[in-house]
Amino acid sequence: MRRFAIIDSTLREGEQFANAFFSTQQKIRIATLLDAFGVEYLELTSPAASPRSMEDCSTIAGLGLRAKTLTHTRCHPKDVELAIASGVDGVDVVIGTSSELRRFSHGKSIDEIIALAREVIPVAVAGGVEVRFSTEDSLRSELSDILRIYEAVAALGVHRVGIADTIGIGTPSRIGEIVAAVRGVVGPKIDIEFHGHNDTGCAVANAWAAIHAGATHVDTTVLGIGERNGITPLASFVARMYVDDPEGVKRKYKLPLLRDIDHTVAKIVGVDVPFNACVTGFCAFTHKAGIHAKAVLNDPSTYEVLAPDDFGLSRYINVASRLTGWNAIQHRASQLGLKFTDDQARHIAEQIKSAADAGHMTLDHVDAILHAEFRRVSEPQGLLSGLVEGKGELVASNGTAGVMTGG
Ligand code: HCA
Ligand code: CU
Repeated sequence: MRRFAIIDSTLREGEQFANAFFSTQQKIRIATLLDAFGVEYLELTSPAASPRSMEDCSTIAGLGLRAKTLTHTRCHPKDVELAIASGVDGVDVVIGTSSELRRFSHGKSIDEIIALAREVIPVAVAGGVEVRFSTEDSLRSELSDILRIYEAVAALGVHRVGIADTIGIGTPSRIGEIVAAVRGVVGPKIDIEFHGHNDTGCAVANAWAAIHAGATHVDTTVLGIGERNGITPLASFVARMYVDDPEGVKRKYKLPLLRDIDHTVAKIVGVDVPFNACVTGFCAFTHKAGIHAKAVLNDPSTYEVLAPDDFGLSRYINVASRLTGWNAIQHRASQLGLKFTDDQARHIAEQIKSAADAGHMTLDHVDAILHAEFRRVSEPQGLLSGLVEGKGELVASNGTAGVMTGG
């Protein structure tokens, strides 16, 4: 697996999410959970933002977490001094480099940006903290401009340079080209970070492409929360990297904590975990169509690229629908301890399909049909003794009619 580290920015970029107003206690809770999960870095809101932000930086930096703490700062000596005073392990310096931001934000030329970096970076280096320098709106900046900046800051002793897709305009191939070009000017020793917004839904793919092109660090937030519709979501990025190397990712991170992390932050910011969230969406491991269910029951790898067990989760076979099939029904029957021949199961599946066509079905309806059919087929022969104790019965925690299967 390629070497990579996660910089989780839920407590910085995530604080820029429309619904986020974290209290100190909530920040501590989020930081502690992310640390237990194993993210390598936590990025915190700049101490220059407000007095409480300054206190919170010191509090989190003082928790003694394994994750390193970083704070975001403008390219300004005073901001960097405040950051160092807060006790964090590193500063993430950023300045806009696209013509849009240069014209409408700070009004500086590329030469002026480099001159400012020469003033600011030595302050951070002298403070003994890890230093990153990033170019906001990198994707709309002239590549030659940002390469000139990266070359200059590399010579000033930064540990990491950042590429920021601030408006979510990047594509994986373009990100790959930029990362490779940046690697060309900063050499092999300096780390490269990618920060990608999700305006066009490419944030995870772009982060993955950045790593594959030689970036070493990816910014994420829990659920992807951030400005507008946010950045690369932590769980999605981890899922993507897991596919490259399940064992490596399992060693690096406590995957079963993802569910708690997503639900905790969702609750704090007053949203639901999106139904289509990778790993933690309520139906991420629910199989419904009969064709899928049959194959998954034979071998889960047929329709699963993520093994739910590795994430401390279970798969569900949704049997209460017109799309179900007799294999899934047979499986449900066996969980209830009811035995049917394949022909009987086919007949029951037809019954369930008609009932589902006629109206909303639930797992309870399915079970009632199975029990009634079992009585019908067994009673004449006096086979009720064939009924064994039910096991494994479960309605998905999300309330969908489903059946949990082992591993
Ligand atoms: C911001 C902009 C930023 C910075 C990213 C970075 C972006 O909100 O301050 O520091 O690399 O998207 O450009 O989040
Ligand atoms: Cu951002």
